[in-house]
Amino acid sequence: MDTAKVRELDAAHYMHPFTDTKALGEKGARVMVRGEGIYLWDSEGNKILDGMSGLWCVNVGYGRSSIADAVHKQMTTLPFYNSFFNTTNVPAVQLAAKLVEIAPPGFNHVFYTNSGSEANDTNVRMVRRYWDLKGQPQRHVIISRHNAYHGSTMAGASLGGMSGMHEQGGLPIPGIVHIGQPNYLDDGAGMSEHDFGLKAASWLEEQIHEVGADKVAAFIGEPIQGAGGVVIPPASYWPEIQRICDKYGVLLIADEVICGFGRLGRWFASELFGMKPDLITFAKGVTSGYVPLGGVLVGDRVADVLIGQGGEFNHGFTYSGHPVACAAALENIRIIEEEGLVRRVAEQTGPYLKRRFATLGDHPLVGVAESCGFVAGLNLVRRKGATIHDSERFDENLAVGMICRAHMFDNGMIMRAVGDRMIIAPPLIMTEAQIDEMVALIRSCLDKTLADLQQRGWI
Ligand code: PXG
Repeated sequence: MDTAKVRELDAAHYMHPFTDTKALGEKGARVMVRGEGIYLWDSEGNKILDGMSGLWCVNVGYGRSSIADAVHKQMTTLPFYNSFFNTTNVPAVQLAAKLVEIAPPGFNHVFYTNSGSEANDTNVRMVRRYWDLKGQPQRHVIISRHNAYHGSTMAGASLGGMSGMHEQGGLPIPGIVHIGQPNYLDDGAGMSEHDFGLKAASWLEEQIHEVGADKVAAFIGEPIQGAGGVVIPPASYWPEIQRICDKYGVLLIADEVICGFGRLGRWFASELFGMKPDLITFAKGVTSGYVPLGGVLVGDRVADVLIGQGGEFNHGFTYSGHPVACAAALENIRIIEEEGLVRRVAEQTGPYLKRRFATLGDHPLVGVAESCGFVAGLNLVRRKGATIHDSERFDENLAVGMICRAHMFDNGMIMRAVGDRMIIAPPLIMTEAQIDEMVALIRSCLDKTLADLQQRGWI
């Protein structure tokens, strides 16, 4: 099928996620046709460096034929059977055991879903069921954060703190409230990072008092907010959140859909930030996106009650524990282990990316450039000050981030824009030479963006 035909049918029939489908139809979508390693090719033959790992998920890179082989073998052996009626399947069991092995201590159970959204819906049902069984049914409120992303189902979008999502469809659903995010770059002017981290954590305690400590079931957070713009919290934040959760007996849910599976140099980023979660949401990197799979790692505190005294938990999906998805995950995890990708990000390529990405901070458009493991973000500013808080930002209506994103894309680099923050989450297989290539490409696209903005008279 030629590109024009694909675009025509796309515009006619395909309603894209998070997209103004009419506007896209008029412009024509870019058609991706192939991936290999850290690169993608579109239907017009353009080679593109994928700085976003698909959508924060292709951790082992594209073109892994061993995952295809594992999927093929499972499909020709047992393509599907459910886990509902006293039955199980081998890949689902093997994967559960493997996930428990790589999880932090105190996690011995896995509940499977098909996506991160469904996993967070599962969390809502699990924590409420937990408190019912504990004889505290009034303890149903879940606290989350503004600008968090926890999915697009009714509960996922409600847990998330995206105002644009809440506006459409009457969200959040009852029993979910939000506090501020630990965004030092945007909100920490005049404070040290340390003090700001403690202040942002104190909003949780305030909210617990407002709701009533006896009504709060859980707090949910991404260790680093991804879709919100790679919001890296001050080091003081998570330990203080943990202390507050412990003080009030509030369950902690770590949404590791982006941060898990090596992205921050640990199997799970909770370990990096001093979090001791009771539940861990996973998806994306568990299969490197080759096949959809998500789930919840259930810590012993919750599992002991749900399994120990709960009887039947009336929740599950047709494809919970899908054998093909679990086979893909097993092979994906085997690759991560064989190639030492978690350690490599922690000790070698992560620190290298940090050094190289930080060099972009000297670009006239860049207020700050920072990274953690294999996520990174830089802020575009109109005029640089001594610190990001003294820098002059662009009027947000100018949508400078989107202009920059277009220059990136047109020049073979995928970098996401969240407002005027440009972010990446590259495949974990990236070598030091490829990091150099990527940073050079980003710099040249920043130059093009600068020239463009000057020409528009915006600088
Ligand atoms: N939790 C987190 C932390 C996520 O990043 C989900 C849950 C939901 O997962 P599913 O598999 O249901 O999509 C996500 C997904 C973006 C973007 O614009 C990010 C996600 C999804 C769509 C867009 O960065 N993350």
